[in-house]
Amino acid sequence: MSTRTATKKTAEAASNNGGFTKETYLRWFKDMLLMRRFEEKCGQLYTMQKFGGFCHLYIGQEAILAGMVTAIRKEDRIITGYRDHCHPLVLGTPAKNVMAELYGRTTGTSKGKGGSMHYFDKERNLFGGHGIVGGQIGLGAGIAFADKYKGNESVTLCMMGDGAVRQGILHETFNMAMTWKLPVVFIIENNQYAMGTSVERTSNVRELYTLGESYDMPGEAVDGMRCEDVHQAIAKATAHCRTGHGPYLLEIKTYRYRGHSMSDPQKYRTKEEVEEYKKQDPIEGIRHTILENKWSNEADLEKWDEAVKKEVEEAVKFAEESPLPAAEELFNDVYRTPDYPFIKD
Ligand SMILES: Cc1ncc(C[n+]2csc(CCOP(=O)(O)OP(=O)(O)O)c2C)c(N)n1
Ligand SMILES: [Mg+2]
Repeated sequence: MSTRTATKKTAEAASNNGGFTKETYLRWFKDMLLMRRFEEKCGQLYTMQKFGGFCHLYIGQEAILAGMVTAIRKEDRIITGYRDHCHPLVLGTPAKNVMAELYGRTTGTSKGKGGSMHYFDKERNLFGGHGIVGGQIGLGAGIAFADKYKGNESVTLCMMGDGAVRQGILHETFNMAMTWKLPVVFIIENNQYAMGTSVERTSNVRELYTLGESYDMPGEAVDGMRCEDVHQAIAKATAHCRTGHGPYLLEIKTYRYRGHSMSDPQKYRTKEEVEEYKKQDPIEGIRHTILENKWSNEADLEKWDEAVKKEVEEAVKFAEESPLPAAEELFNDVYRTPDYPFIKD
């Protein structure tokens, strides 16, 4: 039997904020502000041709990561696609090293060899940053398999876009992950578009959380503009995995304010549609709750904003002053075994 359930905002959650503390709200606010300001700066720098390659911004989707990190444990693992600048930030990787990676500098998180689409941070259990749409789905299940095999208590959060779910690997992975009851939460960040293609144009199945039903995988839809809802859904899904019940599927409904990447004329949607979503902005929502409960005041929140902007400016300075890698660095850290594939036995 499938345990499909739809998203519900309970009356209780609406009336008392779901029992979340002042500290949690302030953390959500700070985390989202850092993501937003960091990426606004990325957009400017990219336009100024300060760094090259691709650049996919997460602006509008921040409540997903903010709500997720307050619900998971340090030992849990995260893997995602190429819209990945904010994942290291919210996991605590210093902004200066995240920025240096964009600039391709030695002080970047992957010594400048990963760039915008390939953020990794081993210490913080971030397993990328993957440019192949859907490539991370099988890898995420593989990480969860390793944890189950070793008897670890970690859960893998395997994040993907609404476009990625149309890749065949999703179905093979769902089947195996359910058969082996792997501790993995599959998270679809449904921002409604895959480049310029809307969910409606790619399938009759528009409620993406129902895609797990053929495999008896429990799933639900979540309001991705609300940190509270994301936190609660992730807490429930990870608890399900950690107690040996196997995978869980979350479709988190969200929206990206910017284009798919920096070179997107956005002919597939109207300005009015974007403006409508901005009215639900998660940062504004959390700011409102903080002020309403008198947990802080306008002046202090403004000071935080200034401090975050300063942190981002310092990150840019650090990146620009950091050296580019030497040519000899090119083949280092490519394979686990340094001389692969030239191993002699
Ligand atoms: C296998 C593969 N096919 C096509 C592409 C080109 N491509 C890059 S992003 C993208 C859209 C993916 O959209 P979605 O999964 O919804 O993620 P979003 O960009 O919305 O976060 C496509 C088709 C690719 N990178 N990899
Ligand atoms: Mg998408």
